Amino acid sequence: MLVEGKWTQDWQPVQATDAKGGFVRQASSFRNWVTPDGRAGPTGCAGFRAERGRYQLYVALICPWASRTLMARKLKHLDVVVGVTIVEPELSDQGWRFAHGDTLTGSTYLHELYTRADKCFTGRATVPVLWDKTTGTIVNNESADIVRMFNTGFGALADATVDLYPEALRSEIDAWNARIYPALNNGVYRAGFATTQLAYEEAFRDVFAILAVLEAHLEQRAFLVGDRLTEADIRLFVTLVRFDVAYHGLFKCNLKRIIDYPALTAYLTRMLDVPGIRETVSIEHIKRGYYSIKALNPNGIVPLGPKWAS
Ligand SMILES: N[C@@H](CCC(=O)N[C@@H](CS)C(=O)NCC(=O)O)C(=O)O
Repeated sequence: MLVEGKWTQDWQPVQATDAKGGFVRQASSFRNWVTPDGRAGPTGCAGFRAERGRYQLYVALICPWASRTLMARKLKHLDVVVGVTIVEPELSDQGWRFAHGDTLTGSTYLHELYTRADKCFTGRATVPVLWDKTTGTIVNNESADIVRMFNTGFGALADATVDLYPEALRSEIDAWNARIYPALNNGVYRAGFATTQLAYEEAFRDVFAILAVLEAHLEQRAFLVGDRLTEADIRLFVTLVRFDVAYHGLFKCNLKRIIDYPALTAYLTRMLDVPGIRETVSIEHIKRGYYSIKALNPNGIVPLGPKWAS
């Protein structure tokens, strides 16, 4: 991580833990918003007007949070408006790395973007990052914000016929988000990075309890909320698509696989068939990336299965 703008070599993806050995995710630190006229958004400063070609999204294809933003960008048809840079899947000893350097900023590692934005930055250099080429700074590094920004912040530059957070469905979407994030999206990480048996078992139970709820819910419906794809589906999908490939083995979430749940499997296939979504998923990056986490897999051996992903 960076400490007052300097890279510290003790980099480990195993993050802070609480008193019970539970995994604690770092809060995001750049929270500005792109808006149609450049006015300030719900948090942060003004000055980030929606413009074609002005912003670049930095992602890792292994990362579920970054993948949310990639999905929103595709679904809102922002591909020609916001460029994308993909980091290498394996974690280097200086965090995320660009395979051939980043031509836009002249960086080798993602952490250099953080120090360009704030030369005294302290914290982890996480993806996603929404970068402003005009001012050479980070607009925002919180995927939940970036998904909302792509939904409404780009005004007429985005596809207005797609609404990932419709007014009428907001409370239902918020309610699912509030359940799915701790129990599932972050639940698998809490299981995988737990440092005590108790913390692991708590997380494990949360994961399979919410999967049972979701299986029952999706038996009768195509999408989580209403009759269309919303932000809640994006958040669920990114974890489901990684589950059998990475979380079942590496994160010890091995009570069942997604393929053992008929409704969740049908849902996953339905989501993958939505135009634009499949191209945001790289099973190869997911496998190589997760299994390169040395703290969990010291020899870096990448499993060959499951059958559908080999
Ligand atoms: N709050 C962030 C979390 C992002 C996050 O945790 N990204 C991970 C990859 S999945 C990361 O970049 N980790 C690098 C590190 O912790 O040093 C978001 O949702 O945007």
